[in-house]
Amino acid sequence: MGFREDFLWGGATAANQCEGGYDEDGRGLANVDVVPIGKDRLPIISGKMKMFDFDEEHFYPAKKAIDMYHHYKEDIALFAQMGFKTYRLSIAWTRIFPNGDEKEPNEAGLKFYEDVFKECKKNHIEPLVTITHFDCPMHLIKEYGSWRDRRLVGFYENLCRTIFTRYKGLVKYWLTFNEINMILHAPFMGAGLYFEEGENEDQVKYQAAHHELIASAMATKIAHEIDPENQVGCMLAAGNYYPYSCNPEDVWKGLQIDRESYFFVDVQSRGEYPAYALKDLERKGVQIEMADGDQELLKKYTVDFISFSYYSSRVASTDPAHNVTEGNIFASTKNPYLESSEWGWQIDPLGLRITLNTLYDRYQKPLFIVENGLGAVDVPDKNGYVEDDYRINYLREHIEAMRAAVEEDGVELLGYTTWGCIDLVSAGSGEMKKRYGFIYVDRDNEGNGTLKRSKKKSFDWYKKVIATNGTDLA
Ligand code: BGP
Repeated sequence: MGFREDFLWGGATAANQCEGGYDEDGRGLANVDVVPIGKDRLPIISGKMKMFDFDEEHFYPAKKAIDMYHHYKEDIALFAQMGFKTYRLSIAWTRIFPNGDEKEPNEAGLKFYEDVFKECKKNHIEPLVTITHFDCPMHLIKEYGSWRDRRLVGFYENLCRTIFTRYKGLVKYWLTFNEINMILHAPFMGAGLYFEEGENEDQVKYQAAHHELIASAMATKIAHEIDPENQVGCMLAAGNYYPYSCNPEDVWKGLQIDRESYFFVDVQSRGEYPAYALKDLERKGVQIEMADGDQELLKKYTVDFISFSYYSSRVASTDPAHNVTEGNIFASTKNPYLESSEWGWQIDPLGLRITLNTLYDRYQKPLFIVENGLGAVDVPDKNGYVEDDYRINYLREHIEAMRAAVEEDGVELLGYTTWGCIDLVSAGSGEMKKRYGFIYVDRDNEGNGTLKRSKKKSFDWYKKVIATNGTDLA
């Protein structure tokens, strides 16, 4: 019993948070490049403040990040030392189509990922590829208003066709949109959406979401046509809402907020807009413009598996007196039973078991945890070694909870990739200081450092976890 023999242990990163090389070998500019560190980050990622290019006043951490563009061989070798079975990474759309709307791809960009995937294969690591991890070419944002324009579906389709064809036999697992529900909470960073004053933001967000959902179904269709071996998953920023109390008002509120997220997977996995969403959109005054054939496409090309990120559960309360805490972009009411990370994200391993069960009950499809981890301040010694017992404890408890979901509850789980297996730039804050890795990278918030990689204590711990297929967590 326990985890399946072919359980995919590994780690996850995203192109813009680790690659750097933002203008190398023909790469174009993307939304994720122009989000700076500092107080303007939040208004920019939420689409309230306009930042379409670099300026002199801000520091843009994604420009160089941890320079994985030039270090990938060394980094993949370290992942292999830990025994990774899989490595989740994303493709930067603008390496392959610098503007997004070209007919022909940029060969240098295609070649780069081909080399990366071959390096993975050489090290017996199965790549798990996120087609878009928040990124959208800046040109598509300026010329088309990003995903609000239906034509983005065609450009995305072109990207998919290109990569599915080129990487056939090298990549089997694909995710269409990272944390697709983030479009509601961080619309510029998540989907390149910027709002003009007075615009009905809900209308724009849900129309754009519809286009992404269509693009996702289209990707599933093409992936299967090009290679029947391909497995396509959706990706949700998950973490159940608990009612603060047994007051039915709190329970009702929790259910309603959860549905804002489930909406996306309901469409991607069940193949249609759920009744509650149609009613809610009507109340919001949103009218989704659908093209002929959209409903059939959604119905026919549902995902093969469901992936998600889990950092914390959340709490819903109707009482405004309750304190609010931070947590993966959307803030929540503070849960008095839980401890918090240094960034205020609450730590709830049992919540992972609850989330796994809820998703499996709802969809009955294989699940894949593609992000989980603790963002913490690490203090290295002079050799770069970090005694990160706090991270080991966090991961141990979460792996234990997922084991229980598999072994005791019968949830079907394909794998587990921890977030930021090597230190990288934080999506929410832009900091380097918020570290998740087993591998320490010498770089700070201001961009200083040698970029040297060194193993933390958790490196050997995770190696043992993988070697014993999750039975030795000590
Ligand atoms: C998810 C994103 C990741 C990642 C992670 C941790 O929302 O998919 O890109 O960064 O959260 O968040 P943060 O970097 O803000 O700590």
